Amino acid sequence: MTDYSLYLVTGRELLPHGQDYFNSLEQALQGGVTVVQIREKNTDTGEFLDVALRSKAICDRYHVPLIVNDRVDIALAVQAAGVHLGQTDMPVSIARKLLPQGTIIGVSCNSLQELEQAVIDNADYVGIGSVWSTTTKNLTKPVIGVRGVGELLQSLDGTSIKAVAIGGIKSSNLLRTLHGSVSKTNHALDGVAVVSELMATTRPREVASHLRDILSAFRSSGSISNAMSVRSEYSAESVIDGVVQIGSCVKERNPLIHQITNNVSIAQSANVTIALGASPIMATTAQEMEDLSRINGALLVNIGTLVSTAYEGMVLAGTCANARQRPVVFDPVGVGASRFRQNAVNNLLNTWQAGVIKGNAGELAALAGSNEVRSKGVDSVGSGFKDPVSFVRNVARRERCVVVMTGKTDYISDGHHVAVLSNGHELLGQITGSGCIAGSCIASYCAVATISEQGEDTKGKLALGDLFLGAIGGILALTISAELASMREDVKGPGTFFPALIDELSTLSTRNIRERAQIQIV
Ligand code: 3NM
Ligand code: MG
Repeated sequence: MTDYSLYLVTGRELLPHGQDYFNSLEQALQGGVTVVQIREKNTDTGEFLDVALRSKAICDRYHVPLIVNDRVDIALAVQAAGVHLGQTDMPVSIARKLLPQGTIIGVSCNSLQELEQAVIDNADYVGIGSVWSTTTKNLTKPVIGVRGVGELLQSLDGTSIKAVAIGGIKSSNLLRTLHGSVSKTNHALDGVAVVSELMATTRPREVASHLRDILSAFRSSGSISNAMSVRSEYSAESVIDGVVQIGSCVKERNPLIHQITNNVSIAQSANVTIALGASPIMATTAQEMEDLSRINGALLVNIGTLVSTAYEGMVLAGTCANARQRPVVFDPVGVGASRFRQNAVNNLLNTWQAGVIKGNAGELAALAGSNEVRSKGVDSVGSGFKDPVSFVRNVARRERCVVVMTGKTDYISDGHHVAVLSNGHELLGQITGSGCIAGSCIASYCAVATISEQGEDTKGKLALGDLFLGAIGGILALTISAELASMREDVKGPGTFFPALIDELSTLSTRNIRERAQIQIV
């Protein structure tokens, strides 16, 4: 069985000045590359043959299969393990006839149609790309994005055809590439193909081994952002126990919550975070994201008043948070309101992996491309989804994360379970930024729901990566505090409600949560 997990495609033209190709290849193999494709786009046959022969000898020493790009004759001449064919190369059926039985045949695919043809041709594997933009190849077809790769993978269900993603894959986006490239049916990638990051370096061994580490971390952790592999059984009771535990943990540990949010609700969000016992930092500048990710408990990204400088920060902050396995809570405020927001949301979700996505019905409909619910500005209009439970579950599956749909009733799903919460008060709808502060509450709870990852003491015994509980906890803290605030005599309307809400959030007790939580798990 061929191991496609870390697939090196060569590109001698990318080598740094003075770097020897054969040395680079050997180092990449030492670092853990599992399959090699030699790709020579502008080389005469004689030289190609020579490079292929010497590459084959090196790969043989590491027991790694060698695949030849385009050239069936070269593959035959060097007894390569396989050939890789583009859409304009020799058809698979003819290459099959020419090559010895058992030769691997891979095909480049960019669309559903090309993939379906590869299935008909019974290719051994497909290279799906380009996932990200790249300058290594002159792209003539659209960039697919990780979510696009996920959709294509579904047509490989029931076949034994393997799939690798290619195009712009680097250690910085590998985790998102792996998490995001999964179909609704849970069909995942068998590997990733990398050219420039492994070729345009003087340290291919280190780069390969870093890529390997990310691949293993993804496999072994089921990681924080991978909601689909988290704990399998929940009941209303166990969820409330978990939420109460997380709530006390927030107060004990005082996690730092980095929030890139909008300038309407920034002060409310910071105050709410403090009231829960966490520490807000509202930094937006790209240059400080790496540093902040080192000390961060969780990241909240809210696009409420998106400006381009903050956008850069969002891209970087999420990437750093993924690399450090800190949860990212994403609030795509008003995503349906403009094309600009829609593009920004798509780009962000194709760049890093969110752990939780939170929105109202209109926002989630826009995000999922459903026209069942519409939005006006940042608010949704109409009566909501006919089947909100299935809707949130499907969005959670598609986005590979926990999804929170807020409204009179809140729906929260990890892709399997759906929690239906009916706490809250109408005064929450009469102040600005109630959705945004819900994001702050979720991020505060999620920060400790994943903290055992960092090797800190696990006194709370919280499940690693339990962002489902974190999201439920954040919503319950806010909605129950809202109920308590509304019952106070000094609260006369929305103006007096907000300070009372802060008071109630800061004194919210375990008993309040246990007595008032109205939760159903379906
Ligand atoms: N094929 P890098 S993209 C060789 O989309 C190749 O089929 C692609 O290089 C496709 O890892 C690509 O440097 C180049 O971005 C990938
Ligand atoms: Mg080709």
